[in-house]
Amino acid sequence: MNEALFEILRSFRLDAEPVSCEPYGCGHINATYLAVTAGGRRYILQKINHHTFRDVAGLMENITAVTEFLRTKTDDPRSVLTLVRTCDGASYLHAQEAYWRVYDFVEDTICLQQPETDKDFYQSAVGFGTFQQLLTDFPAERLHETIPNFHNTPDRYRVFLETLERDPMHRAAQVQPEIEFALARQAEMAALQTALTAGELPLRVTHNDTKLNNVLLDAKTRRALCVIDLDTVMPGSSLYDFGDSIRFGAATAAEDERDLAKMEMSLERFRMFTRGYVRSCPGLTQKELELLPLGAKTMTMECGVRFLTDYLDGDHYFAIHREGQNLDRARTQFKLVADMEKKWNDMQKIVAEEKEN
Ligand code: ADP
Ligand code: GN1
Ligand code: MG
Repeated sequence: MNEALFEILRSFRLDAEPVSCEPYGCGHINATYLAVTAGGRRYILQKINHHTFRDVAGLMENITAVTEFLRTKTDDPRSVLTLVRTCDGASYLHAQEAYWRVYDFVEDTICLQQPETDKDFYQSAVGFGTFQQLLTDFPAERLHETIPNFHNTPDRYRVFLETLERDPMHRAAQVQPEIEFALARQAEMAALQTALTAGELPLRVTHNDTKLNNVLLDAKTRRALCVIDLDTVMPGSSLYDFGDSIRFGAATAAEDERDLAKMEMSLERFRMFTRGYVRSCPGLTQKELELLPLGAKTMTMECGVRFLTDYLDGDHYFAIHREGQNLDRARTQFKLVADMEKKWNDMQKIVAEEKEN
């Protein structure tokens, strides 16, 4: 396997011969490797999942355009991902029936799966909020929609209902409580999309996958340094980015935790993220601010519906490492939603307080 990966690596403009290449990180979609060369430099090699991302050329054009744009706004080379070109000067390689790209490894950084302190979570808000703010004047029409309807929650429900109807693995009967939980909230979960379509929410360039592990913190200062995982950068709503961050980073347990008693939405973390996001993205409209709690709830519910759909469908989309993992993931998301419902008044109060600061 390694020889095949070395062959791929040799097609890129690395500083020297690759000497090692090992699986790295814990994403659900792409395969990521850490490559080291004889010169001691480190690179990230990624095999792009082209079943998920059908238009790899368009996706790589997006990443090239966004990183070049961000580079004009900063003096710090570590704060923006740097693509390494192929020997032919292309941004990616099509070889061995797959698509590959290489980035410079951003050294001296920390990538957290869960915040260790509230300050870490505050910093991730600064990272994604700044990203949003810097892209305000990016020409959005230049971006390809890498996954159409990615955060269109009503469309995610449509696919869920279709899958439920087919029930290809005969799993629906065992998950009736989860199905009912999702269906009971279907109408409410359409509100963001309705507001966006009606023009009540501005269409922005958004990241769309703002998990904590998609922002690198500087190891020395522990401040937000570099936003990564740009595959899903597309036109969207700031509430997608805010909401997905809360879903993942304000959760008190891992996305696939089986002991649901451990899973809650921390109000303190919710406050920290709201503070960082509102401060670093001052252009948010009143309507956006007002809907921040609904953004958190909708993104969490949507992700739960996606996990449940994939479980019913036979786990084709999200990589699993054990039986039932996608069901466990759906359950944690629904537990989070239930907890947000309990804490709804506090969430609204926190937003009202933080937007004044
Ligand atoms: P996925 O879509 O599978 O989540 P990511 O692009 O987020 O893939 O990469 C997976 C992991 O690899 C990240 O969580 C991070 O730890 C690490 N990583 C990715 N790119 C870089 C980079 N340029 N420098 C350092 N670490 C990186
Ligand atoms: C996937 O690639 P990764 O692991 O960062 C998914 C997100 C989900 C997330 C759930 C392209 O993100 O939408 O929220 O898993 N990315 C794609 O952990 O579908
Ligand atoms: Mg990632």
